[in-house]
Amino acid sequence: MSSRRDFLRGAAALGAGMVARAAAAIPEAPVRASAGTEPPPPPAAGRPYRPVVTLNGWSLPWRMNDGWKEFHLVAEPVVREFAPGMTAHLWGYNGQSPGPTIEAVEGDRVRIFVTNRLPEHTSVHWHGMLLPSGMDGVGGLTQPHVPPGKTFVYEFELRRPGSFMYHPHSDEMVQMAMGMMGFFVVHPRDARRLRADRDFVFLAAAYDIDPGTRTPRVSEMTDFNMWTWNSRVFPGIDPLVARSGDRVRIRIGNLTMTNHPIHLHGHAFEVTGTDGGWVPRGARWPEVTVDVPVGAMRAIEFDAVAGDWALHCHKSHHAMNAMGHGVPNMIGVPHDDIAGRIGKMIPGYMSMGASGMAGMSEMQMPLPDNTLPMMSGQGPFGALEMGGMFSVLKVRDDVAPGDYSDPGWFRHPPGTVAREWKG
Ligand SMILES: [Cu+2]
Repeated sequence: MSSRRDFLRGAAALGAGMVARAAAAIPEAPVRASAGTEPPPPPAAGRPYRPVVTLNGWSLPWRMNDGWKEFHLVAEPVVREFAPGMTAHLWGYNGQSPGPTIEAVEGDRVRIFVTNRLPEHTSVHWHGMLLPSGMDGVGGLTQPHVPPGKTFVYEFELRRPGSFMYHPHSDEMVQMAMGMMGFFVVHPRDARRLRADRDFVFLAAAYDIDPGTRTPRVSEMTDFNMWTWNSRVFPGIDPLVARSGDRVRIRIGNLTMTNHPIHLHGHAFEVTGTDGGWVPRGARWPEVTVDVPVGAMRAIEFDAVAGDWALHCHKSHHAMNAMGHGVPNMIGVPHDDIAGRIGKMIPGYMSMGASGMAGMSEMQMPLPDNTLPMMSGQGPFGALEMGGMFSVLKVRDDVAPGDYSDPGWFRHPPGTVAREWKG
């Protein structure tokens, strides 16, 4: 969890007197570059709601102006740390990729200013939103593209609660591959409906960044090497913290080029929502893995059970960081003797894999600049051997409401941990 000082500075600048004087001008565009999860700020004005928690991200402040909820997004180049040891040069909004989460309430009229500080034109499409055609953000089709240096304004009424996304519909292949995307949550007008004690959101994005470089290769179609949640990879993804018995909702959006079967350990959850809306209670179905298709969102809900529970994409290559492809499978092939001989010809040659690759996570191999080990992370019982789309749901009995700070590792009740059998 990072400090809220930046947010408070932004809030102070939007004090009541300022708003009155600046009513006709564009609202300030807050910027946040820290990689920590911001604790959700309470709704400052307008209708009340239970805010969501954006993993390793934050929600965009707004101001009320004559009945309109006004937001300001700035499309711009950003620097995003994927995990300590690797930063990427991306495009995003307000200092970060993904951009800040927009939160508002069913029935709100929103006015969203979009300033383009990119070197090329852009637009913003409000994915899943029911709105006038001319507000849909498809450059060339429903509006002119937004040229560099210009600000456009979108105005629409939020007609239904749900989980939506925003992303460019201009030079889309490049701009989405560069990290331009964000979440848009519309809370129900009746705050008692669709209630969850904890409500997490994240977007899946994939990047192809060669080791030693920092900018994604935007023409890649299939062979991505960084599988991210909110442009972070394990061990850089914050845990999802909850209290035992909490009703927990996780909203997962997918703006990569492939599907992600997201698997949660220790719980059977219900799929309660898509970007098309909320699933009626009697039509919800139980799962332990939910497949999130390309360009879609799924919301899942469950009652939290104490423990440390893995949450990850079940495509095992997606729970890894950059790896070399085309590595021959040497399992069962003793080759230590050959390795010695090859080593004489090729200095630095390393032989591995005769009994699997688990040794890799403990081995401190020299890495090129600005990349991450294929599998990493330390747990209470040793190496976790994970990367990419992996995090931990940490459920404890003694978490205070609104506390999202990392509680450390789970203390298992005596006799409840798998152990060596000694007869
Ligand atoms: Cu995946």
